[in-house]
Formats: sequence, C-alpha cells, structure tokens
Amino acid sequence: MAKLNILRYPDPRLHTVAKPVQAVDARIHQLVGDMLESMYDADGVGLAATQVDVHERVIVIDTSDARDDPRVLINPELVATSEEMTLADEGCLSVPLIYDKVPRHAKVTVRSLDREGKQQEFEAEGLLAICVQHEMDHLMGKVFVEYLSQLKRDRIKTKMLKKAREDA
Ligand code: GNR
Ligand code: NI
Repeated sequence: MAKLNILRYPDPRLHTVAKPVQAVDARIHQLVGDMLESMYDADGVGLAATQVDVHERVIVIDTSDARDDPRVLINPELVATSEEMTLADEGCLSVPLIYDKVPRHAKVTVRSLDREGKQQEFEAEGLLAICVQHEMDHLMGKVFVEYLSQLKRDRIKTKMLKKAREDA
C-alpha cells in the first residue's frame, strides 16, 4: 500500500467528473488499499478517488470511533433520500482547516459494489449519511465549499492559495 497525495482546493482537477469502474480488478484493489491508507493517515472519515486524482467512481469511508470499520463503495448510487434535511459542520481533506454548515439529506439509501465487486445496499443516517453525500459530490466534481456563499468561497480560495504558497 502507499499513501497518496491529496489534491487541495482550488485545484481544478477536483472538478473532474469520475467515470464508472468497469471491472473490480487488481488495479482497483490496489487503489482501494492506497485510499484506505491515505484516509487513515490523514484522520479523515472518507476519501473519494477524485481527491487522489483518479477519476473513477470509488469511495472509502470509516465513520467508526475505533477506525476499524472500513466501507468501500464502487459505482455508488443513491436509491432513496429522505425529505428531511440536516445541517451540520463539514470539513474536507482537500480544504484543510475550513469547517462550515452544509444541507444534506438526513437519511439515504445507497447501492454500490463492494471491494469484491459484489452488490451491496445500506441505509445511512447521521455522519455516515453526510459522508456518503459529501464523497458522492466529489465524484461529481463538487467540493463542499460550493454550497457556501460566493463571498465565503472567495475567502477560502484566497486562504488556500496563500497557504499553498507558504508550503511551497
Ligand atoms: O474527514 C472528513 N470529515 C468530514 C466531516 C464532516 C463531513 C464530511 C467529512 S468528509 C472528510 C474527509 C473528506 O474530505 N472526504 O472527502
Ligand atoms: Ni472531502
């Protein structure tokens, strides 16, 4: 396994729309392993392939406190979403140190392939539901800051570019 570089907003590659995975083969197994290692290393609760510059529909998530419950979602789709919405602070490994409220469906039913390429379907609520929606947005090229006002987004962009210059 290897730790992968995580793209930082406002990198234009974060706006790439991911393609479906054609076959859950050794290459995808390698990607999933590397994404899990990268997510755990960064203390994230989720990671989308888009964030590591791979534009295929692959997500890893672990919202457990013990960090011992990895979920792998390949070609995910939402088959049901609650009318009820929830508003909670979100963060993103691609937008470090920025947290703000985003509206999400309170409950979702998600269908995908697992890491063996088998179909799985589950219902999610709470942080897991939020995380599924956050990661699926990444696969569509959408970063959570796009839910915020233009003013906030411009401030975040400036802050990120300044930090990137300092880090360089
Ligand atoms: O680690 C993460 N925490 C988080 C907190 C609230 C809502 C969403 C998230 S996802 C984020 C990891 C990440 O950037 N995934 O794309
Ligand atoms: Ni994110």
